[in-house]
Amino acid sequence: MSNFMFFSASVAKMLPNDYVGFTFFIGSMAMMAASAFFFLSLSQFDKKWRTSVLVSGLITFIAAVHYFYMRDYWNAFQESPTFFRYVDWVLTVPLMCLEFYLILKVAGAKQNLLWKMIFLSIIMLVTGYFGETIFSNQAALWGFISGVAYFWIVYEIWLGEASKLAVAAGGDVLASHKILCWFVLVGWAIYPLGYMLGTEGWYTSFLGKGSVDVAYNIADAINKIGFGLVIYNLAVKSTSNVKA
Ligand SMILES: *C/C=C(C)/C=C/C=C(C)/C=C/C1=C(C)CCCC1(C)C
Repeated sequence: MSNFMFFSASVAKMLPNDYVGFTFFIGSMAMMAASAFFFLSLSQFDKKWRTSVLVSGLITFIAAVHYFYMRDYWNAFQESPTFFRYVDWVLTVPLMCLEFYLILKVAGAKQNLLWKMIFLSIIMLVTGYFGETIFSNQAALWGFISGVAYFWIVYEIWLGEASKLAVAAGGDVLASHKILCWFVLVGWAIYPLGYMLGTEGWYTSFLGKGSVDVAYNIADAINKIGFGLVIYNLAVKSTSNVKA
């Protein structure tokens, strides 16, 4: 009897210089850990803050599920999982808009503010998806339209209705709102940069080409987990009997 051994590799070997694969790996773990952290902390907060912290956990949990899939997809095909990337965003970015609304409710935020922000975020993402996929020969144009929606959101939270509500709320809500505003202005700006590294446009001549996925993975970790921690921190400060 011969001693043949049959290996059927169900897992692809990840090379040490595969930064995309590596950041997908770290990303899925970080999103999962963050979700456990937010979910398990829930019971210590006052009722009115639980929804906000629950949404933080849902954002990282939805991302975790997508990251597990995207990590495997990348390992199998060495190709960007663009479609599921955008499915993830279309679910999680509106939930981030919801976070703004939830913390501003104390100052009387109306639902139309929430719907306006969700609408703008969907426009931003759908046009970005067009530019990366079906209309990639006009990526700069679609990226520009997406950018307009993005800056509209930035305007809304920094100077528009949302900012006025934050000032009216004052205290810890105002402070947290300000930090979230910085996340949107600086943390979210990594996405258009990633987009420009991955598509052809006037910017390609000086930016060159790079890995879209590494940029998106780093941005997701910063923004989704960071956002959640700001909300968590606000809930800790606003709940009388919790020690941070
Ligand atoms: C958790 C996921 C988040 C916070 C995703 C945010 C995505 C963006 C802010 C994407 C913005 C884009 C532009 C402003 C222009 C180019 C196309 C996009 C969609 C990458």
